[in-house]
Amino acid sequence: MNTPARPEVLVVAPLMPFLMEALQREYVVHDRTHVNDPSAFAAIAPRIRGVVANGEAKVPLALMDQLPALEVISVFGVGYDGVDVPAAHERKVPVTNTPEVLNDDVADLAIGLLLSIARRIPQADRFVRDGQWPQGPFPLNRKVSGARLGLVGIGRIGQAIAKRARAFGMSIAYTARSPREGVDGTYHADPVALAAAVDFLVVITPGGAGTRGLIDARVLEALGPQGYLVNVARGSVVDEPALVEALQKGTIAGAALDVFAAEPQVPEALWAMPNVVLTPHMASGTRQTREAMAQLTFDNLRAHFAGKPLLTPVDA
Ligand code: 8YV
Repeated sequence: MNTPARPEVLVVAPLMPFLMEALQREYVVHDRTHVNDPSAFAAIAPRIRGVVANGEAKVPLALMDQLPALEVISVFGVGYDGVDVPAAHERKVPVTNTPEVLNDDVADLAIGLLLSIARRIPQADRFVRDGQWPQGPFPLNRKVSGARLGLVGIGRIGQAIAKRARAFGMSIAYTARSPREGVDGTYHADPVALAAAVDFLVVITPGGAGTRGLIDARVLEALGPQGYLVNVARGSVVDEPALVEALQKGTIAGAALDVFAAEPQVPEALWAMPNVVLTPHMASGTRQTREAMAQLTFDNLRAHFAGKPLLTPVDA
């Protein structure tokens, strides 16, 4: 009896070993062949039925055009701004992502970064290690409890951040395209007005064309010399050169950043600044959450090839 051929899938980003191993057990996996070996890719492209990406990966129209048998795109990440979703949907190719399972981790890191920049925890650690303590006390820093939090984006993760911030007695304000029902916080239609009204501005809105450069020089000016920026969304949402300038000139007090415009490159101007905290896009990076994300990425693919409803399809 003939066993049916295993579906062939193209992986377009570096994936966690536990996800790669699961995929390899069920599929014929081509790991970034389109960039690593373009001539081999030309031969396999017509057979590719699935694409597996991560939150940072690009799945543009030009790639889909080379994959006539493409049926599904499964993204290991909640953000899918690298995928041309309208083009995929036009081809009747569904796109899935990994919502919910990473809410806690991203919200935890947002609060961790906020505390780190306000209380200058990494700087204080360096102060002790560098033997500076005997020369005098560490400079005073900024109180977090009771401060005013502004959220740029009030989706699932934004609300998880708000919930944690409330435990710190912080007031909550937010900006989004429209006021969100059931959210206990002050709505501002304009990010400039929001920035002017808060001490900490936390960016947690999807990336992509709709939010590119949303946090610009005007917003930073409004946040002001006592204000801090935290970004756990996408580097593209912040005008990075404007941010560097604002930090250099003291237009804002500081920034804590997990995401950057051209990862893994981080503007060198930021490296030596005392008023920034930098992390390498690790908000969802706990073993527990990455395993849950891998499972959901895998389960979506498996549901598709079994002809079952997808678990977490991205809306058309
Ligand atoms: C990445 C993320 O996907 O979920 C997202 O949108 O940005 C992250 O969780 C993760 O770093 C894997 O690349």
